[in-house]
Amino acid sequence: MRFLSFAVLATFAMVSAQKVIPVQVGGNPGSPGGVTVFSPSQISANNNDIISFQFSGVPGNHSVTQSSFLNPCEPLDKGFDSGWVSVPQNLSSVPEWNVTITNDTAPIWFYCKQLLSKTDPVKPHCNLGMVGVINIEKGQKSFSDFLASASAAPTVGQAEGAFVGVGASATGAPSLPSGAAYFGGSAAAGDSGNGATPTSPGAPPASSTPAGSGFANKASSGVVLLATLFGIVVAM
Ligand SMILES: *[C@@H]1O[C@H](CO)[C@@H](O)[C@H](O)[C@H]1NC(C)=O
Ligand SMILES: *[C@@H]1O[C@H](CO)[C@@H](O)[C@H](O)[C@H]1NC(C)=O
Ligand SMILES: *[C@@H]1O[C@H](CO)[C@@H](O)[C@H](O)[C@H]1NC(C)=O
Ligand SMILES: *[C@@H]1O[C@H](CO)[C@@H](O)[C@H](O)[C@H]1NC(C)=O
Ligand SMILES: [Cu+2]
Repeated sequence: MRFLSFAVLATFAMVSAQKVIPVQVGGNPGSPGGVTVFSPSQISANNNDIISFQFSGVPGNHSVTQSSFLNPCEPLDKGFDSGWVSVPQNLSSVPEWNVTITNDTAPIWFYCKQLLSKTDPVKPHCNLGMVGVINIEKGQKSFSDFLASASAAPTVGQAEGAFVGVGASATGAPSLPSGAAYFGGSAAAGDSGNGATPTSPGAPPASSTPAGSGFANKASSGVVLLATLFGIVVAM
């Protein structure tokens, strides 16, 4: 009995340590920052935390694509990529893409790949400032420098990435309520998915295990093991 309570308590402690951090992808016309934003654009997260990207800017057609500080508007080699999610008005629920942090020791930069905009002249979203970063405090770079180099980027990379990225990974494509449309991304990429096999949302990554994920898994089993030992000692 006591053993059970300790195991259950420890499990709760473990689960509550995982944060779910919502980030809005795209603003609504007229909202502060306009349409071409991630909000918030700077996020702090620990291993195993979930960044829950909400494609709630309507109407919108955006992606969440990993890049780098040096090339803010180009896909990072082996980086994550949601694919484009097009969201009309009046959707019953919001498309959502969960990305789990697997390595929180370095900043994770990202942008939106969309080239189409309502600006005149038409400008890619990345040039309009649709960029973001996770754990910027783990590096020495400033967000304003990142933004400046994004707005000046001569090209905006369109290559398809995978759901598994560097330091953060999703297990599948964004959820798509009826009415939302999906363009590209790993699911449609075929040969360019960096070896990641798309799986349904919620399923564990199929083939490629993200580099950092072993840590979180080991840490979790460590807690359970400790709780088990502790429980046994108390039970005696
Ligand atoms: C969404 O963006 C993608 C990529 O630019 C494009 O192929 C697609 O036609 C767009 N969909 C809509 C509904 O605008
Ligand atoms: C959204 O719903 C409102 C009210 O039902 C309607 O007037 C409007 O035309 C709809 N917009 C779109 C884009 O379907
Ligand atoms: C994202 O993660 C949250 C928290 O675990 C969960 O409630 C939600 O259903 C997930 N969404 C998707 C699309 O998997
Ligand atoms: C995490 O990222 C850092 C910085 O990029 C890297 O040096 C380290 O090897 C990574 N750790 C794992 C477990 O992949
Ligand atoms: Cu965008």
